[in-house]
Amino acid sequence: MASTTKNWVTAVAAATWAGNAAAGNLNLQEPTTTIAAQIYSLHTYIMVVCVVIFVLVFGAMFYSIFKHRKSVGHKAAHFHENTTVEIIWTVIPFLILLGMAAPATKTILAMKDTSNADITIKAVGYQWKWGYEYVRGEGDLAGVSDGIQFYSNLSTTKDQIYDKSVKKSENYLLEVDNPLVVPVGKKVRILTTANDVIHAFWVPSFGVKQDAIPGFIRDTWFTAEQTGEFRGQCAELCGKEHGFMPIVVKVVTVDEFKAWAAKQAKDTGAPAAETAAAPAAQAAPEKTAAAGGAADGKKTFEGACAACHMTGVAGAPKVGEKAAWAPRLAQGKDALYEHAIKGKGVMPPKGGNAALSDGEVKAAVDHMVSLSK
Ligand code: HEC
Ligand SMILES: [Cu+2]
Repeated sequence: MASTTKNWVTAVAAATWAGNAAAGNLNLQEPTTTIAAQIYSLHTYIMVVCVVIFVLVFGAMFYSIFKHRKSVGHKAAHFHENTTVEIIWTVIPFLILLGMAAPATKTILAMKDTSNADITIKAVGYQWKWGYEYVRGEGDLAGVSDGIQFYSNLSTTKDQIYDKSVKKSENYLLEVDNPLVVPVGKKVRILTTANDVIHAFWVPSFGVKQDAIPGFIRDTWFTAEQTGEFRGQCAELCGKEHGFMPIVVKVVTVDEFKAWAAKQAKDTGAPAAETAAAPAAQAAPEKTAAAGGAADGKKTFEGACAACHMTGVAGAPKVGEKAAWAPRLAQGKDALYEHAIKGKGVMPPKGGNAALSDGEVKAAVDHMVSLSK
């Protein structure tokens, strides 16, 4: 049963996200955690209160205007200062506000309580992707995934985005190469921060939304109650590819999680729990790229350099244009690497993607050179 509900929920969520939901589906996404369910009912409750007030106030207003209009001979009453009325219109709104503040405060306090987490993950916003790092922390799962780190990039292909004739995938713009993997039924603390501008970590069906601010650490938490894939997005306008940095959380059983963590640690050479400590923070997700074989120059080029170098905007040498490249190639590869990494004239350092490693930029240069010789 749980799995049918889950499939149904995931299907509805995906459909809503893709924007093809049946007309009328205007509500919040179906909650899949207790806290999200609390937020959902709070939202409904406050909505009802507002609708009731709306109907009463406008009802009284329209009734008075209509019944006591001048054309049927009504005369306005003239009076000042009526203590009874003043007390009533102070006390009633006060009680209404109390009735809304009490449950809201309870939910907000629960949302902010990140203590006693079983696992802690740092989510770093980049223009335009997320980097995840499983950090050392207390809790049940301490040590299991410490030090694992990777980037999570949009996996929808560029032609689906720019070419109208290409069919869009089911989770168009809501799919990534490396999802965030977490165990079911465990409290996950997320620490958010950002590398460049403000981003926001948002997974609606978990009731989680937290700004990721450069230079600050903010935290939030969730306990996934069912396995499956849950989707969210960056929720802070962060630049031209703001819509292209989705979040996918893959919830698996605790055993699957342990197996995944062990495999990741092996594949990426993530330091074991004892030695993770400080260097992990700086070594950052680059490691994954390096460990996944040679950096993929074509991919980096398409993601970070093609915007200028495919079209040749603002004097950027166009790839494939031999005349533009010949004098540059004559400088030698090291000069090209250096200019690509440090910038030159209008060419921004690393094409404006500070998150790229030197190796990735060099691989992109190699790719450009191989096309332009
Ligand atoms: C914002 C546009 C822009 C982006 C993005 C961009 N470039 Fe450039 N690039 C330029 C411009 C403009 C020049 C010409 C600079 C000059 O000669 O003064 C240039 C020049 C270069 C050169 C030649 C340098 C030389 O010594 O003559 C290389 C190599 C290069 N870019 C690599 C890259 C790589 C790799 C990326 C992606 C990581 C990238 N560029 C992204 C605009 C861009
Ligand atoms: Cu963002």
